[in-house]
Amino acid sequence: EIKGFVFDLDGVITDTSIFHSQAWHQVADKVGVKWDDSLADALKGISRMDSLNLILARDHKEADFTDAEKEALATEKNDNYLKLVAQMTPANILPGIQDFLDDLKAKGYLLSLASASKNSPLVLKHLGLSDYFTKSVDPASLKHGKPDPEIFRRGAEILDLDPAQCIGVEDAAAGVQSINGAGETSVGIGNLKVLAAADVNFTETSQLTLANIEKAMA
Ligand code: B16
Ligand code: MG
Repeated sequence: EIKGFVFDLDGVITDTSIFHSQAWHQVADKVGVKWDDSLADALKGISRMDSLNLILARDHKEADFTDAEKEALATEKNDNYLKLVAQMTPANILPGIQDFLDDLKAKGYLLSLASASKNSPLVLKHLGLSDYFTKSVDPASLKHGKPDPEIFRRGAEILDLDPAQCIGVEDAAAGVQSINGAGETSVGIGNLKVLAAADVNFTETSQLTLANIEKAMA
């Protein structure tokens, strides 16, 4: 029996990926790596430093920077990102999500957050959703990022639930892989081809309702 939901943040609750992309794009320009949409997509769900390494690897530039220089570039990206996050409001909550969260809360489901973002508490605050997610996995405490199952396994653990009692919600392929590996039921939001590994698929957040999930799982 399902008792809890473990949520990804970016791409599920709100679309910060456009802000992450903008912030990384500036860094890519600075280091001379050509930016394109496939690069932007590849960064979804990936941690800050892994993202930087992926960008540099695009042009075989990994070895051109010292660790200290990489730290500085990652900090620069985050400063760019924080300027964009500062403008976020509850209007940035994706369609249907507020109703879905209210319904889950009213029906007594437990909620936790499994976001790779160190900025997720700040983003939740801007969205007015801090009270919904009093339980969050601290990404800084993880040994492995998505697609490793660790983050979603911990998302169930902090709710005192077995993974089998949880549904994980994700928009990234790496995230769906993490949910499946943790032994939770996976709900993928977005491109059906990219998220083919998910147990249940929806193309839009507005389709995310308990009734639709129950129908898809039946
Ligand atoms: P930060 P999620 C992920 O969040 C983003 O999808 C990814 O693009 C970002 O690099 C990562 O968080 C780290 O974010 O730099 O804020 O710590 O999708 O796992 O909620
Ligand atoms: Mg995401």
